[in-house]
Amino acid sequence: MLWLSRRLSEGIAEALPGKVDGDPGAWCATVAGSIRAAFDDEVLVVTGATASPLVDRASVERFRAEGFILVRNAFDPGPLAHEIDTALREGLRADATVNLGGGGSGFQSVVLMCELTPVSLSLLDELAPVAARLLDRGVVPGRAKGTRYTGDTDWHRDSDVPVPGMSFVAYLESLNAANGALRVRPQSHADVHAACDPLVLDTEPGDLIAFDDHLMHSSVGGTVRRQWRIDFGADPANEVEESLVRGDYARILDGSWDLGDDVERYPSFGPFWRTLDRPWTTRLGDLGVYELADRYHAARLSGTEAR
Ligand SMILES: O=C(O)CCC(=O)C(=O)O
Repeated sequence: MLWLSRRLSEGIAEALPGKVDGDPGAWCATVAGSIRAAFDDEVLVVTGATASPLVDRASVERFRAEGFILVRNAFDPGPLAHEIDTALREGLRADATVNLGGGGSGFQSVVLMCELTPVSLSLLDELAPVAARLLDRGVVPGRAKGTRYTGDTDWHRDSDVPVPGMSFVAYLESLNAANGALRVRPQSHADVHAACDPLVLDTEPGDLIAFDDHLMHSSVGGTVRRQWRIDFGADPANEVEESLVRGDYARILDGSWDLGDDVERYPSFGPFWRTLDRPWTTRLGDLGVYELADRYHAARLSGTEAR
């Protein structure tokens, strides 16, 4: 992925007269799919993906007001589906059972953030600046995961921690009200008692749902469905936030919670992740995430508790 400032895009416009009219959006369309205008007109993201804005200003405002947005046709689902299928086939131990989620559904998950999962990692890279724009904060990533869900998920929110956070989820099946599409209660991220009626988010493979971690959500009527997910939290800006964020990483890296995944093949924040030159690579180390991850892997491999 390559970042281009507006100034650079204008320079390219000069170098390619007739191809570019100075408007980044129009240029995106002209260069036939090699550029996607991202979240504002100061920055463009070169992705080799589709030529439409991923998140425009209106979507950012909607996300903040309603607690979610649905981005249609955001990425090519084929390679991600293949990567998730491989991980679910080869990244679960032979003794893995179906886990019971907090919302009541059954699930099996594999963490997708290593050298075996380039598609998941590149989506994470692409979505990090979008998350920062949606939250209006610098962000640090959680774990990218591929999950196979079965059954209904009761209403719940993913976080009660008073630090901004959000997730992107993508389902690899066509989902609607009858077969387990995600349901949300608009505005419940700001007020859990908000009286908004639930909304069903029908999705096709390639669509992305972005939702605030404090938003109430559920699903009904689903059979087997595959989900890719990445969480982003605010990069802590003070001691209180830092202690909450550290606590959140400790919660997700609790080695006593065995999901049946092969942590040697598909580690969390593992050796490959730490070699990547990303804005958050060092920051996660400073927040103690790699120490937690090492203890998590050691605990999982020895079958003992992390604490
Ligand atoms: O797909 C589902 O059933 C619900 C997923 C969910 O609750 C989540 O990703 O937080």
